[in-house]
Amino acid sequence: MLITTRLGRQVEVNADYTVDQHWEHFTAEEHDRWDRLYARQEQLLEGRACDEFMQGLKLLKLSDGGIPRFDDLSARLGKLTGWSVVAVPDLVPDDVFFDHLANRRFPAGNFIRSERELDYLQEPDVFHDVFGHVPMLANPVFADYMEAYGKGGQRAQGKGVLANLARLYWYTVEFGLISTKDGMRIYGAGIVSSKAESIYSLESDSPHRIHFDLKRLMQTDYKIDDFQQTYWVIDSFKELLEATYQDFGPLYDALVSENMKHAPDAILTDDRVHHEGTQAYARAGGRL
Ligand code: HBI
Ligand code: FE
Repeated sequence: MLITTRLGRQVEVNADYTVDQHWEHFTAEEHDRWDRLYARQEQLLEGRACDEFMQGLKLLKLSDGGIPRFDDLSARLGKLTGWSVVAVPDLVPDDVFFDHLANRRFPAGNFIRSERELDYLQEPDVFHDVFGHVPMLANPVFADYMEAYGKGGQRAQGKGVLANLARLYWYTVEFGLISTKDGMRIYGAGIVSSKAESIYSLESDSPHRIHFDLKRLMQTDYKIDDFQQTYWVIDSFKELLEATYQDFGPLYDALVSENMKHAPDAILTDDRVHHEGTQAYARAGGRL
């Protein structure tokens, strides 16, 4: 079918919004761009990303050179956790996205950022989606968490709590931190695929770092186009998975009846605060 994507492009797609990757369409320049982004992040993430992420990079051989072929990548990933990677033009509708995740398919953008957008772009390109998201899918516990998120999304539809669920994804899958015996580490895809935020999220005094609390973070607004004002910290991926293994029914009811929304920089009395940020970066106007 012919669709207009959320970013306004006309593309012919399958019923589930997937397209053929057409790996052969990527130019030498585009493969080189992947290699440069890869080398830069790999170096930066040593001692910053969690062991599970670094392990995933190695297991999936994402460093073989050039933009990965999704069929090879899916074959490796499939053996580890049963996940596969499918190509999509860019953002897909929420219900389609949830259906892919619930069936252990990760939809990855089938284009790479331009040279001009090397350091920052808002849409999910193949570097963000594959380098950022796919290594964690090689971890069995995280792989189950992502499937649970997809299923939770399907149940959330029509209950008016989609915004709350999107915040869970944002603050964990995209921007999550994990406290380890070696110190604070990154696991969020939005962070690991960004040079500047890989440093900022761990080393800046500005943002809050607060312990993961499912309902609390589902009630907390976020910025989509700048560094986060709060990062949520887990102790283990088991903690994350167990939080989502409960029946979401009562939680969804409470979210609807409380109808509460906290600011991105709020600190509440019950929060377990790892670091209270100065918020200096946001107060100075952020990315201006
Ligand atoms: N589509 N390709 C793609 N990637 C995403 O991360 C994505 C999406 N569609 C919807 C979406 N994310 C979120 O709005 C949901 O988590 C709610
Ligand atoms: Fe993402």
